[in-house]
Amino acid sequence: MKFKKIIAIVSVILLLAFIVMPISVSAGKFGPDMKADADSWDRGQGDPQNAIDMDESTIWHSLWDVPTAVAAGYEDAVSAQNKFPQILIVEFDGVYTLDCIGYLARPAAGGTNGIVTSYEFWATETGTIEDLHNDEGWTMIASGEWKANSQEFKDEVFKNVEFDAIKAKAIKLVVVKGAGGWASCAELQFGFTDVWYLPMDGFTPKTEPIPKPTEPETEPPPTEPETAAPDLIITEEDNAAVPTEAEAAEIEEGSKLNVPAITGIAAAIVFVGIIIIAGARRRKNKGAK
Ligand SMILES: [Ca+2]
Repeated sequence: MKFKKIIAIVSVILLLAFIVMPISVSAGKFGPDMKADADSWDRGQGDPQNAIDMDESTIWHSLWDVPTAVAAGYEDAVSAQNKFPQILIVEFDGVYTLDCIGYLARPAAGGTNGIVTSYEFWATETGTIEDLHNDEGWTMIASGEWKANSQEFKDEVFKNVEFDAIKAKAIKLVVVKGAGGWASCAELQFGFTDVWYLPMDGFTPKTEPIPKPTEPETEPPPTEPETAAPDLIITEEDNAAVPTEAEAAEIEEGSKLNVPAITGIAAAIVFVGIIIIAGARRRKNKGAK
């Protein structure tokens, strides 16, 4: 019973450890690690993380499905639903230099709602993803207007904003206006100049990206040198103990002869035993008569 209890406790501990184990994102797969947030996002398919997942088919979208958001505990859903500006914020895993940002609109097949038509980009070296509504330490690095889903910027083509190189730990996209009264973004790309990254197709940065460093070739572990067999030194005593070829042949011949000899002796003993037992029985039978 005690053993069963221990097994049960250990099982529960292992299960809990598995459940709370943080899910790690593959580091450096496309460049620096990033995380994103927004002051409003739709609970269905509008997660802010979709704007930095290197997938042009997934989007960040400002909140529009209020009942679902309220059910999910979003108390300010109604007021957040249809307001401007909408803010998307991205934090890097360090401070990097960049001179360009690319904005990819949602795929045309999904409609034009939220495609950004008026924007500002802000940067900070000291701020974090927590600064959605805090501008202290932040500087506006660019602003302008785009056409919504024009033929010039169709689907897979990033709209670029270029500026003099700045250092940044985090970036804000402030959507001043978006199509239909919403905000959306399929992907943001950052033109880093001091760290390698792999740009998505359709993003042409101002500065050629630093190529991904090649993995250093791992040399195979050194093999153990083969230990040479020690020279065989034969002393006179050893020499005497080693039989000559003739002696060896004689020993081998002898060992062959021994087998039938032993067999013969054993057979003789059995035969004599049978004779003795038979004689004893015969005498016993005569006495009985
Ligand atoms: Ca995406």
